[in-house]
Amino acid sequence: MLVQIGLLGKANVGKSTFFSAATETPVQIGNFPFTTIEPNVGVAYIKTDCACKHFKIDHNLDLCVDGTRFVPVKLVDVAGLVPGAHEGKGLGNQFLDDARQAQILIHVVDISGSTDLQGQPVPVASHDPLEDIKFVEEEFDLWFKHILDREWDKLTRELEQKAVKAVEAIAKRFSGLGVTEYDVHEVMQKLDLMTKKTKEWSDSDILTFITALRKKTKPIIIAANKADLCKDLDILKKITDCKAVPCSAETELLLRKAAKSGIVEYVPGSSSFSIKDDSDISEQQKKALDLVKQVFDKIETTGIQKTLNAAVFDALNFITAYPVEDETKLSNKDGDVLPDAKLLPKGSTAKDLARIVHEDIAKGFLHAIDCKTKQRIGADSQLKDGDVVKIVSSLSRS
Ligand SMILES: Nc1nc2c(ncn2[C@@H]2O[C@H](COP(=O)(O)OP(=O)(O)OP(=O)(O)O)[C@@H](O)[C@H]2O)c(=O)[nH]1
Ligand SMILES: [Mg+2]
Repeated sequence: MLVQIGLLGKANVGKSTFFSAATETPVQIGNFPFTTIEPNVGVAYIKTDCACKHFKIDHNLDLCVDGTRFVPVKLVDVAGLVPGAHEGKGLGNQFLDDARQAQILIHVVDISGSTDLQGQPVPVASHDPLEDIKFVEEEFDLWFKHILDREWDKLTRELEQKAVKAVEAIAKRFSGLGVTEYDVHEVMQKLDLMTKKTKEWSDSDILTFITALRKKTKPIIIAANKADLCKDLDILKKITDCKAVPCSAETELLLRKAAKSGIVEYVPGSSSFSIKDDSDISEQQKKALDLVKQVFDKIETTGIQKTLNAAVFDALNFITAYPVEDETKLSNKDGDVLPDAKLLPKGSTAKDLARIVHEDIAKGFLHAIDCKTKQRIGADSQLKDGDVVKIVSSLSRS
């Protein structure tokens, strides 16, 4: 299963442009609200150093370009959000339902302030993007709260009549969102709610609990999009609650298209591109590429790759590990060298990696081999970023 990233935000901010650029999938893009109604689902890539660098080996793999490894993640682009969505305004809760499975959310914000709260175009800098950040987070929290509110009386009765624990009863209500008992326990403990009976929780207890639970289980990072239109980026200094990356999704889309049609050479995430043959391009294309250079001067990279990487490595705190079947050749059975890179939470063990490879391999787990040190490691041994691991199991994948 791939790590799932959801794109969230008000209408007309560039979510689909971000999606299309990152996944190289053509989708509907338009300068009006609610261009997207049905969610778009595709594969994007996180960029990291490949383990081949450590071993100083060459391997022929599409996902490794000169030692830079591209690791697939699932990206979901959904309908825009308007204030009051949790009560059914705009397209209502549809977006939120589509974001259920996401482990992390990228909030795409029009940092240039050229769209109002409803997503209608307005002059640059005439709308305050900080308002969007506030309302989108509030909508998200209210949606979480709504899930609990509608079950609260039932939950309180259940706790009085049966021998269930509050942690268990609450986690059950959020299981569809990937929230675990461990998450609920941690948040309740932090807020000193473990000993307070749920029927005594005040409205503010519930809201504080919900906000903390949402932050823990659906972290958000900000793609400060349309940065190409901004006079300066001082506004980014005012975003202190979470990480914000200046972006120009439109520039990334243009570059990906130009690279695909052979006009330029461009590796996603880099701060430059090169034109393959100057004589081959039209005046119009030259002008467009000059504008791209101006964007690079302003924000260094288009920000798309940086945002995806920050989501996985900074906000989720994931690492990369490479399972192999042959610890000498570092290959699978077919001889492909370092064929697979897996993303998993920091602190994951050799057995966790086995579980990601296949449930049966984990069931029959005997030991593992750290291919960098050639040492035998146990099931509970914590992996480090870039580890290459052979798992020895009494069972093979069925
Ligand atoms: N200047 C500039 N315009 C952009 C950028 N990204 C997207 N746009 C434009 O913003 C408009 C909206 O883009 P979409 O990708 O359709 O926005 P969306 O958030 O998916 O919109 P909905 O699906 O309606 O919610 C289009 O006209 C895009 O060309 C950017 O980085 N810079
Ligand atoms: Mg869209």
